[in-house]
Amino acid sequence: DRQGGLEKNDPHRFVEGMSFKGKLIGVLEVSEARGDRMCQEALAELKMAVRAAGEHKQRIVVNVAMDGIRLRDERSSDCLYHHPVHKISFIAQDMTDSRAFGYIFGSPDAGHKFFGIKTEKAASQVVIAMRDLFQVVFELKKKEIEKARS
Ligand code: I3P
Repeated sequence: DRQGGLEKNDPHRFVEGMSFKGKLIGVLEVSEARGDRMCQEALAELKMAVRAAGEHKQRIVVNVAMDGIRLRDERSSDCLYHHPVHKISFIAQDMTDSRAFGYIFGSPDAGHKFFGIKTEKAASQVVIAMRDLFQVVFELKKKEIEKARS
């Protein structure tokens, strides 16, 4: 499983990061850090709000990199949100829509927010990239701890 000649768990893959086109469905406060059902409900609620408002969703680029997830406005490239990896607690793919997913960002103190995203291509591509990134960050942390111990 190689991407751009790099092994999937090679940290270099995430130094510059990977970018995916999409649209921001919306942001919703949620009560828990984790939970697939809660995420499915949040996605449905956000999609309903978009429909009710009758407005176009904002076009964004999702950048998946070592220092976190950045959501940028597609046109201006302005960073709308920057979410460091260690504060992302859950990712869910939309069970009813192969082009949508969302994730939960936050902390017990600040609370948790769900970010719903519609992707240009299959949402699984972004979800897999994020899972790979989390694995890479986890492995690096583990190595740091082992190094500190020895
Ligand atoms: C559009 C259609 C697109 C959708 C777009 C809608 O409605 O549902 O699939 O883009 O959302 O406006 P219509 O067929 O009536 O033109 P996504 O699939 O990317 O959500 P948008 O207006 O929020 O971009």
